[in-house]
Amino acid sequence: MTILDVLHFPDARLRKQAQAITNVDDSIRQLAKDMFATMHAESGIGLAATQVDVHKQIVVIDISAKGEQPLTLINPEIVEMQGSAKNEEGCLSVPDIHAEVDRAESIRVKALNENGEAIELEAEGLLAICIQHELDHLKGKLFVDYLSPLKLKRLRDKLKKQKKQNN
Ligand code: GNR
Ligand code: NI
Repeated sequence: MTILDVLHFPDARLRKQAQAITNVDDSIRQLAKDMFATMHAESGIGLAATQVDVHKQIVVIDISAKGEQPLTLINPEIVEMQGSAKNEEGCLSVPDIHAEVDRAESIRVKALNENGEAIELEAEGLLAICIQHELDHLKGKLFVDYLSPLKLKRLRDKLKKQKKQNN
């Protein structure tokens, strides 16, 4: 098991589009294992391959954050969305920043699981939010892209400040 490095905003590699996975083989299952280990090491509830500089369509999720509800989604697609709700989000690629984002309240998702089997699931609440957040990563999108220009400026100022302190 390997803990992978997580890319941080504004790294340009976070903007790459992930490619569909054509063959769910042992190397993909190993990647999923390493992604779960990385996510748990960083106390996250989800992780997209994009964040560990692998540009393939795979995300891992565990909203229990304790390994109780592991979910691997390969080539995921949202096929239905309903309602909308504002929620506070954070991201392992944008440390210490939280902001409210509007998302669909409930979704239907099609994907492959770690055995390459087609699955379909319905999600609401935190799971629905997390899935939408992870699928955005695969498209090179970050939650900070939804911020107002003023909030984005505040974020950039905060990052500049952090950078100064670290130098
Ligand atoms: O750990 C995470 N928590 C979280 C909280 C609210 C909305 C989305 C998330 S996902 C985030 C982990 C992460 O960055 N996944 O890409
Ligand atoms: Ni994220």
